[in-house]
Amino acid sequence: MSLKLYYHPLSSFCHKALIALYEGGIPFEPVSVDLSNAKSSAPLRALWPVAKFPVLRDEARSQTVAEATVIIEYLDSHYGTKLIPAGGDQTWQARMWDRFYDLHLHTQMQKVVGDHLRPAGAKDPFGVEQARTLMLTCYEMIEREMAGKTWAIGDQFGLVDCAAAPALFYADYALPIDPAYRNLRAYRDRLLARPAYARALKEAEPFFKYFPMDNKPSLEKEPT
Ligand SMILES: N[C@@H](CCC(=O)N[C@@H](CS)C(=O)NCC(=O)O)C(=O)O
Repeated sequence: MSLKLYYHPLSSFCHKALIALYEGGIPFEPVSVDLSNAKSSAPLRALWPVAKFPVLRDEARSQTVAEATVIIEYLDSHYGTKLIPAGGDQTWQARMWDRFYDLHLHTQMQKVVGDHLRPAGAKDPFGVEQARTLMLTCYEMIEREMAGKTWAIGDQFGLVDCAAAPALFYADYALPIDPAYRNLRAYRDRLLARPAYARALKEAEPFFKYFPMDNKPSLEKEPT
């Protein structure tokens, strides 16, 4: 098979790339990587030594593609997905909101969750508080931004929705989203019900027990 995705089923940034692959119905070989195991992670480290996933390897085109956003751009360019608006203001708007979700929500959510993996004495309560404050600002922005909208940019599901889905899925466990954020909660529900993401979440479900917070993700708690 031409495409191999180096990933882990629980990883939020990997979900972003998986959604794009599933949206496009693109055949690929999933290569699950355990970063804590040298043997399991050696092929990923050989391709992309910083060893952050997802990483897509395209044997047919001899290309290694890292970074979830770039993987989605690559799939649009070479595998026929249509997730990035082509032309006009929607192109930069998609780019801007994709950065918003990755940098200001997703990365802050990871900071909150990741602190639970730090050993006692090496925790960062100040950094976690800053992350939670920024997440709350994001919730307020998304609540305003999604008023009257189904998907983030225009009428079509696209790049920004791929970015928003895992960020908002896990964010609700890291910093519960108040039901008063009705537009935000409804958008999150739509993202979770999207078949491409519902499939990735179902595949992640057996690994939810490894989520490092007491408040474990559960599809049973989620609307179907
Ligand atoms: N900017 C990267 C972030 C990727 C990333 O942070 N992936 C996490 C998993 S969700 C990872 O590889 N973590 C392993 C580590 O930090 O050691 C992207 O958008 O793909």
